[in-house]
Amino acid sequence: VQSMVAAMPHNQTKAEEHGFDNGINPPPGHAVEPPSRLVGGSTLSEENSSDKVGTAALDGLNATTESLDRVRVDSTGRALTTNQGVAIADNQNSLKYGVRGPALLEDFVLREKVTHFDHERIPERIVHARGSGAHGFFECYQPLAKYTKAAPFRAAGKVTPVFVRFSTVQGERGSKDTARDVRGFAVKFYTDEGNWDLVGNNIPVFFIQDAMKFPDLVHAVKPEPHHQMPQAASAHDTFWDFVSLMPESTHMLMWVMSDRAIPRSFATMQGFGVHTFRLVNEQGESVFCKFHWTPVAGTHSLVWDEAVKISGADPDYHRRDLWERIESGNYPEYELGVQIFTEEQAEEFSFDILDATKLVPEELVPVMPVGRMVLNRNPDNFFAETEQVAFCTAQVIPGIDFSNDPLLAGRIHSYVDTQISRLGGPNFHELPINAPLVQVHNNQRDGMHRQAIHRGRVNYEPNSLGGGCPFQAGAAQGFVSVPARIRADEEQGKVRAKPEKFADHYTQARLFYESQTPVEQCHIANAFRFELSKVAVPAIRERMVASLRNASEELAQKVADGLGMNPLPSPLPRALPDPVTPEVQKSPPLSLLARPGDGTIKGRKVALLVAPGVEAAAILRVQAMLAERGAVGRLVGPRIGPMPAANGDVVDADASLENEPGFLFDGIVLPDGAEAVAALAQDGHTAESIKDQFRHCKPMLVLGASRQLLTHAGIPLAMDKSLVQGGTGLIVAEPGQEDSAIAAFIDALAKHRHFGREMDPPLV
Ligand code: HDD
Repeated sequence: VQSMVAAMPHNQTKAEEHGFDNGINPPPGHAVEPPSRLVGGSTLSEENSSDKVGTAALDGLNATTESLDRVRVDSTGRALTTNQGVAIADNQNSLKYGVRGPALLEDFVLREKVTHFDHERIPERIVHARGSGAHGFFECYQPLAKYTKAAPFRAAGKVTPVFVRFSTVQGERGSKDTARDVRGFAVKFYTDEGNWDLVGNNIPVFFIQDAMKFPDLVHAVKPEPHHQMPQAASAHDTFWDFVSLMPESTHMLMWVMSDRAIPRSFATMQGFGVHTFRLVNEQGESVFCKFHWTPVAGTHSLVWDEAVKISGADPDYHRRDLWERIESGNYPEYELGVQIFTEEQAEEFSFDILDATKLVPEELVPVMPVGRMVLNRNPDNFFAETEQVAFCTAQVIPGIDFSNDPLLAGRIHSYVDTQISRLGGPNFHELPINAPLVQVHNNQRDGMHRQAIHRGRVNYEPNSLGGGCPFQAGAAQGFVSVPARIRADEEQGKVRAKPEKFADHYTQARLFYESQTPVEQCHIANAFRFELSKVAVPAIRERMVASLRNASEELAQKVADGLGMNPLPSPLPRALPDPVTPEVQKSPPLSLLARPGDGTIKGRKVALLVAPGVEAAAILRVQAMLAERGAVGRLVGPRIGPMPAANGDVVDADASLENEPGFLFDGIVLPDGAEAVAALAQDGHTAESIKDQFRHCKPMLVLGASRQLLTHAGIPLAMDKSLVQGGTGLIVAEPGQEDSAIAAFIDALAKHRHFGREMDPPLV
């Protein structure tokens, strides 16, 4: 054998470059464990997941784990093979005639590898291309039998596995997470009676009332067709041209210009089914229903300047946050609530419940909590799960039904249709992530990529050769549409028209604006100012302000001031001349600040600045106290790596101000130690980080000598004093009072933002 090896061309096996005993590569089967920077992240989620470091999946609560087991691949201790399972001897060299000779066509190993690679991409989603997914479960609080027979709501404590995908709408698959945009909130319930997809958004209303306008809306908001700009942004002419000509968009625009469109985390935003659905009970009785997801962590958002900066430093900000929350055991959790109302009630409302640009105020119909959803497992493979998951609004189960919302009707068609081209054929339901946990039996056959092997010769119904199987389930078990009466006024017949109340475009836009706190109102005005200032054609800006005048004179004036528009244009003519008298004038739950959450700091990230000569004890104490509460404190230095502390110990910075700028953190701690403070003062990144924290109204803890860093960053001390006293989250520790200062900082972190400090334009 030895002589044969010697006779081979020099690098036949590339042992020198790829050898396992050269001290660089680990031997086969020995993975390098990634270091865990996450609190609580120490155990492997699943045995075969080499780069997941989070807590283990929970038995019984991750039913999708088992169903996906059959397709999971674990290459630990295995040799490379072709797709036909033939072991590959050499994965470095193509087959050639002599080492310097031509490559040979017969090289099936090379050709298979490159051919597969050539086809690795699939078309991205037409909208919602950028997204992140997670597995989890839904748990029912109480049986909801009075209203619905839907499987997930049958019994208290009943658990249904789910897969969730959050997304932005406008940007492409690789675009930034922190765009100003609507967020998709799509939930696939793998129920014991088939899959139910609740494909919602983080905003309860929509831009348009009829699916007929969806392609126009999407064309208008997407990058403009001639130059393909802008990416992941709505601040451009075609979008504002369209929406300013579609007054029905006004309500949605209020939401999209609010901080809802720049969430801090997927774990801190609400979700909504948007349309009116129906719940149906065993007796076939039905009620109308609106679905609401409310995050246990509260609703928290970014501020615009911060979102813009984050998009440069970490375009994966939300994806990373979701991944890290799950890996560290701070599972995102949401309560599902339903608003239930009857057809008779709906008829009395001042708005039409079939109009997706309207919401049902909670004062009119309260939200009843029915269960909770916990996201506790990251996908094993992004493509196989998050990219290939196919949500379809048509996928409902017995107990859930549609209303006649014309936007929903279009969606029931569109999603199945789009998957056929995106996923390459009609069998996308067989992809592991899409397959229901229950068995599928029908006479649909063949098509691209068919996986099921149907046995026997019967592929039709009725049949006697197969004993009549698969047979119709009948009304008792099967899905039966609600035999809803359509009050289609006989004399109307087939029409292309809208119900009358659809013509009221402004009442709820006003309701939303009036229900916001002054800070939120200011952010809405600023967002309109920003977006419209990017619009090049003055007539479009004017038309939009003219439309806003119908919703709120105050807002229109603020926006006009911001655009240097004087005088105001006349209000746009209204489709419905007589204003509607709404049931409620103000709905406090529409404010983000109305849902501060559970008051914890779980999942938050704090920068603990360090430099050589740092007084380590207090910093490490803050880090430990944060960890106890489920937050992550990262040691951030001018450079990464170990450095001497003032007491002779060594502290190890695992991030630098260069690779993790301050605005990526929810809070910042400035250390004590004269030498360290002097070093930090020498680095311009420090002052930038402090300014950003100040400007973005996030908590700061200032220990000992680092007080001077504030002055250095241009935060006047006189101001800082008033701000400290004003409880605005800027905490300067007095000597000997460090413990109470740390406690105050943690408290400030739980409050998230301290808008008392906000100024427009920013002073710092
Ligand atoms: Fe849609 C994707 C949400 C109106 C057509 N939509 C998509 C996704 C979400 C929504 C969350 C991403 C799902 C995922 O993560 O894979 N869409 C909404 C909401 C709407 C809405 C809440 C209004 C209430 N959509 C809407 C209309 C149409 C579509 C009116 C067409 C008539 N939506 C699509 C689509 C997409 C989609 C083209 C693109 C990729 C996909 O479906 O799977 O079919």
